[in-house]
Amino acid sequence: MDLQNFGMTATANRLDPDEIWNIQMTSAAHQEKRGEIGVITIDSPPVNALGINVRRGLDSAFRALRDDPAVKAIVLICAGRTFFAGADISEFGKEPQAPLLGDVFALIENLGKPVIAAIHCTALGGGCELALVCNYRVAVPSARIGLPEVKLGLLPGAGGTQRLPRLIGPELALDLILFGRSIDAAEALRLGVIDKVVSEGALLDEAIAFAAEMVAQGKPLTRVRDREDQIAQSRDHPEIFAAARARAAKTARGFLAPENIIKAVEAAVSLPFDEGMQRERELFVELRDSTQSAAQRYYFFAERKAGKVPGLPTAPADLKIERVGVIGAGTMGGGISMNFLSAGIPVTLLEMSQEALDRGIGVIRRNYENSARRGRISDVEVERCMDLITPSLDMGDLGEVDVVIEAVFERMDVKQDIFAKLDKIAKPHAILATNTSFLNVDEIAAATSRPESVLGLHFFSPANVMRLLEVVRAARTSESVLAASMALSSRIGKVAVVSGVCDGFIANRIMTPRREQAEAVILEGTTPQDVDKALYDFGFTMGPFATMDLVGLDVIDRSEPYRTVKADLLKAGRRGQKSGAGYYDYDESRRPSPSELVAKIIAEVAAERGIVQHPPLNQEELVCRLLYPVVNEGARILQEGIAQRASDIDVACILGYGWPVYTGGPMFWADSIGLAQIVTGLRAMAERFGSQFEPAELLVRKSEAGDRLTD
Ligand code: 3H9
Repeated sequence: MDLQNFGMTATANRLDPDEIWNIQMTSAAHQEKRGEIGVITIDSPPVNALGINVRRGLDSAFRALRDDPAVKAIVLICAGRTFFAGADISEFGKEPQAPLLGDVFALIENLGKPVIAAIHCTALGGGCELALVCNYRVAVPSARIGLPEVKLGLLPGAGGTQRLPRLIGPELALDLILFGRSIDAAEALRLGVIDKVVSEGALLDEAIAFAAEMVAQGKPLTRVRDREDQIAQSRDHPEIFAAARARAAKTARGFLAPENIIKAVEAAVSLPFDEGMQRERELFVELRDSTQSAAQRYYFFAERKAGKVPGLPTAPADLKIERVGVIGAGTMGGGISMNFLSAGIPVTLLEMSQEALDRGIGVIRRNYENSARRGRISDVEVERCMDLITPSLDMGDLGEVDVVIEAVFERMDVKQDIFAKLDKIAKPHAILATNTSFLNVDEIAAATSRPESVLGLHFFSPANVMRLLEVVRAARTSESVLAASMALSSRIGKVAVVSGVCDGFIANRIMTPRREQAEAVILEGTTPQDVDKALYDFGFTMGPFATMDLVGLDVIDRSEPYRTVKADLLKAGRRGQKSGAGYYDYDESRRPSPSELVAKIIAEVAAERGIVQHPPLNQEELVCRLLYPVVNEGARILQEGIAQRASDIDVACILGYGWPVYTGGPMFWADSIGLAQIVTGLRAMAERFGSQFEPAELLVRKSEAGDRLTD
């Protein structure tokens, strides 16, 4: 039990052993008496989730202390890194086991003795709801409290939607629950969510003192469920809920949970407590049993699994990373540098000319200053980050760094030249990384005498914002270099996905068929706007044509041996939004509208290439045509061993391409609709359009066996 954090060990050492009365020890709950105050400590690593063991522990500990007449009040505290992180997410979808959370909460709320929740680190989801059934809450300044269930496609289903509005009013409660926003102890105190902020490192002692004070003052047993003041003021104010719906429609398009959350909070305002709880339960169960929530829960674990490489040793000490070198101060190199600067890691930034260097550093400074203007960081932090940059025009300076990341333009000869030079300059144990998005990392490594030190670190643009990092393990990359790179990626807050070497690695490779099919169907008679709408309705932020217009047609470096719509658009000066026209026409506010000229170009290209015209495809047909080949490519990536697991592919697509998380990513989505349907669809396309649609062997095998791609 790690109790040091909140001063338990020291206090326990001062106690007379007779005073510490262990009524019972379960695997998760420990209880003792400190004079008149009972203390229940839950210790269930890693995050004290409210799984069956914890529920049993709580149930028996509370019953025992309730029945002990010498105990006048009870402090509930957690050992380890955090207060309860919520219900055990892995239990959803399984047969529920008694005691249920609701039973335990009812026991605590009706105990007849004051119960004080003592919060450190985070009280999230069911953990926050448990704190709300206690009579009082105290927390250390660093604690955070929130109801993030919406991120799992759920709503707080253990009274959170009924009790939080009673404490802080429905408007604020909606703000927290709809967006899964957590608040710190100071804000929680100001809003009335907690009763006292106690000293860091002395949580237990001060919680016990608080409990003793409540007993001494003979305070009545207040229960959040009995509070009426906050919700009474909000009755007959339907505009609160209309505003929440409008906000949710804008920020959470396609997600089911927000509407159920709003309905549950409406119930808190309009119904008596017990009926509100009943309504919350119905709305919770509806979400819990939805495919969306199953997908989002799957994604929660997928993201955490991605960083794990079975059998990989921990990073060795001689690969300690204290300084990073970045070659290239362009958009990519600058964004990459910011990740390290923000994490407090010094960066040597190398360019070929003073002008390029100054420009790159200027952009980094502007980005930080913009963040400061928006209140995300302080002016002091801006300067702290900027002070960590060492600008350089001399490659020899990279001899001082522990990792070099090359971010120059995509040409094999240029990259090989750089790596050959690095080989001579870099420290013996330095990691040599390339940010290439499609070149062969083995060939780059071959330019050095130490291919074991070389790997790909593929950042996504904007590199300081996008959370995905593909860690490309080349044929000879050593395990220790891979381990150190994975550790580094979590230090800078990235979600690392390991990829083998192939054209486009995981994310770009798997999404290529979507673009190819989009380009194909517009030549067969479906409009770009229909394609974009189908994918927008599926849940992508933008369709492929709107995306190309945003990125700029001229920066998409691809030439084909035949006449293409894109090449014709470029010839006509239509480079995308920045030139006022691309696949769409744009007005001054960059609002798109369909273009007659584009329709004419498409018709000409189709005629010249002899492409047969068909009636426009509908939404469902477009989803099959554009996304089944993506699933197929994912299956190939998996069968070739490029990805470690199907869920890594989903993480790469969700974080790298904005694939809607509520479908779980292409692999989980394929499992949800059934692999047999995907295989049938692909075979039909193969018959019509050619063998590139033939289903991958893995897909056929899993489909025939009735298996899934994901675990
Ligand atoms: C809920 O409460 C529903 C109720 O309203 C109603 C019920 C009727 N369950 O994130 P980390 C695992 S829904 C099971 O890497 P950190 C996690 O998978 C819940 N497992 O640590 C990982 O396992 P592994 C609402 C969980 O320090 C390990 O713990 N609550 C849970 O970066 C460490 O996790 C939430 O949504 C869980 N609830 O962050 C909060 N939570 O080691 C979810 C974590 O095998 N949790 N694990 O990879 C979090 O946001 C973060 O874990 C937390 C710690 C901030 C707590």
